[in-house]
Amino acid sequence: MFDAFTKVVSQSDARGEFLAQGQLDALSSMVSDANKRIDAVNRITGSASTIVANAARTLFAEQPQLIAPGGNAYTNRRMAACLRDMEIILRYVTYATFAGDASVLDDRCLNGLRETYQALGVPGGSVAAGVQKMKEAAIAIANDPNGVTRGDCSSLMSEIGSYFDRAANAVG
Ligand code: PEB
Repeated sequence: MFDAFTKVVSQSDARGEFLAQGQLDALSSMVSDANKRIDAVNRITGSASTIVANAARTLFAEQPQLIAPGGNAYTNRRMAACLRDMEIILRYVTYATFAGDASVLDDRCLNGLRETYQALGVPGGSVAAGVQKMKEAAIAIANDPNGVTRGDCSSLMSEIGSYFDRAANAVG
C-alpha cells in the first residue's frame, strides 16, 4: 500500500535515482492543497450512508429486476450484502483520496473482485452502475463551495472521480 509520497520513493528507488524535480513539484503542490483533500474526505465520509442509500435506491429504480424475486438483491440478506459492498467500495475510495494514490483501493478492495462477483453470480455491470451513482453524489458533496474556503478543486475532483471509475471498471 502506497501513498503519493511512498509511491514516488518506491519508483525512484527502483531506478536507483534521486527524486526528480517534477516529482518534488507535484508533491509540493499536493501539500499546499492538502486542506482541500482533507475537507473532501471529511465530507464524503460524513455523508457515506446517504451516498450509499441514495445510489442503491436509484440503482434499484433503474434496474428493478435486482430486487424482484430471484434478483441479486432480493431478500434482506442479499440487499444487506449489496449495501455493504457499496459502502466498502466507497470507504476504499476515501482511503485512496486521503492517500492520493489508488494502491490501497486496488490491493485491498478491487483485486479479485470481478472474479468474486462472477463466482457469486452478482452482475458486475450493475455494481459498476451503483458505483457511478456514488461518484456523482460524492463529487457533488465534496465540491460544494458552501461552508469551506473557496478555491479551485477541479483537479482534486477529477482525481476522486478516477478512483470511482477505477472501481467501476474493475467490476463492470
Ligand atoms: C465483496 N460481496 C459478496 C461477497 C463478497 C463480496 C466477498 C460474498 C460473501 C458475502 O456474501 O458476504 N467483500 C465484498 C467487497 C470486499 C469484500 C467489495 C472488499 C474488500 O471483502 N447485489 C446486487 C447489486 C450488488 C450486489 C448489483 C451493488 O444486486 C452485491 C450491490 N454482493 C452482492 C450480493 C451478495 C454479495 C456478496 C447480493 C450476496 C450474494 C449471494 O450470497 O447470493
